[in-house]
Amino acid sequence: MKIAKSQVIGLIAALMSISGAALADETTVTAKATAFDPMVIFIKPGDTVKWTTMAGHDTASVQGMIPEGAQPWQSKLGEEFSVTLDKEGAYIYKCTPHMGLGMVGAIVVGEGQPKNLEQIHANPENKGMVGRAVKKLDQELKKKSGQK
Ligand SMILES: [Cu+2]
Repeated sequence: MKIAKSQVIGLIAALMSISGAALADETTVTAKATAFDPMVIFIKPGDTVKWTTMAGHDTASVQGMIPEGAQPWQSKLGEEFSVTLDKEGAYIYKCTPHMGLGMVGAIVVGEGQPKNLEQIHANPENKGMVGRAVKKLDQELKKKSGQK
């Protein structure tokens, strides 16, 4: 069987576009009792975060604790939710009904130290259960940089 060169090139182009799409990942965070699991996640720019088993929960970005220019989010209570994050940096989010019980999580987009980490530390909301999540974020960042 003879295959035209143009057909081969077309096939390669098709395969490359498939692998390109596969580069954007989806990471799932599960709401368990009154916690997000995992509490801290690391993703690439353009990846999607999906929250599941959200009965009785929501997810909302904490004001001033997401990178500059990033879009804040607020999901509907009890519903699964997805957000695609393009801006590099750290994002702190909470479950509105259970924030006081420590239901706060963090997302890091991109490699290295998040550019807005200082801003997060300096934020007046960096206390209580939000402060606990920020500490956990610091620990996970330290762990990650130690692995390299
Ligand atoms: Cu909750």
